[in-house]
Amino acid sequence: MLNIILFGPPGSGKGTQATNLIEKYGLLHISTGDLLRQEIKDETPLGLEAKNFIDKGLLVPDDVVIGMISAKLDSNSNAKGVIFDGFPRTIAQAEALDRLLEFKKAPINIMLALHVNDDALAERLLKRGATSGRTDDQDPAIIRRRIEVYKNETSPVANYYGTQGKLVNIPGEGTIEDTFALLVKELE
Ligand code: B4P
Repeated sequence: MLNIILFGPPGSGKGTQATNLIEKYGLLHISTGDLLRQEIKDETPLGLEAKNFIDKGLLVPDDVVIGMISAKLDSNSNAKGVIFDGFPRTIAQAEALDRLLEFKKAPINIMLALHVNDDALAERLLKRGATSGRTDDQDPAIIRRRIEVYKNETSPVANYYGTQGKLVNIPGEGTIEDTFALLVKELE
């Protein structure tokens, strides 16, 4: 099994590159952002709770997200590997993921961490917000908060996998094609 974490701040290209990578490598794509947005669309209790956090630019509570990941892994036990996109975003989520994967004897192989400067992140997200209808991408203050939350709560997760020797840093300011080529080079 090949288990990859695609990591980086909001707007760094995680979702964009995950879509390209699953096509090339035939892996299962698990995006907590997509799963949460589907719950919101379906107006489930989980979705209603999550919306409160997402609209404010905050992280959804760990237990909610970990439960979703666990269910998704259980229902795809034959996958030949997984790209985790937008998860884990806290140390508690990383520890829970390691425990879930230890049980399956299929640990994380690599964390690919995308790096993009704050101004470019905000520009990309506002551009997406203009057409996608995503409310969390439309307000510059909410976007700034998401980037702050990333720095304070999420960036330590890179160090967590760094100490396991699994962290690879990838520059993500080039075009989508440039960044994809760098990711593929690293995986091969
Ligand atoms: P996510 O859905 O994970 O959203 P994201 O970080 O904004 O997106 P991503 O990084 O994938 O977007 P991409 O750059 O590909 O999370 C949304 C919210 O859900 C979070 O704020 C949080 O509240 C909640 N949540 C999700 N997971 C959670 C968890 N584990 N724990 C707690 N809460 C959680 O795309 C952005 C734009 O940039 C696109 O328009 C794209 O076309 C463009 N782009 C990408 N690469 C580009 C490039 N190289 N050049 C130019 N534009 C580019």
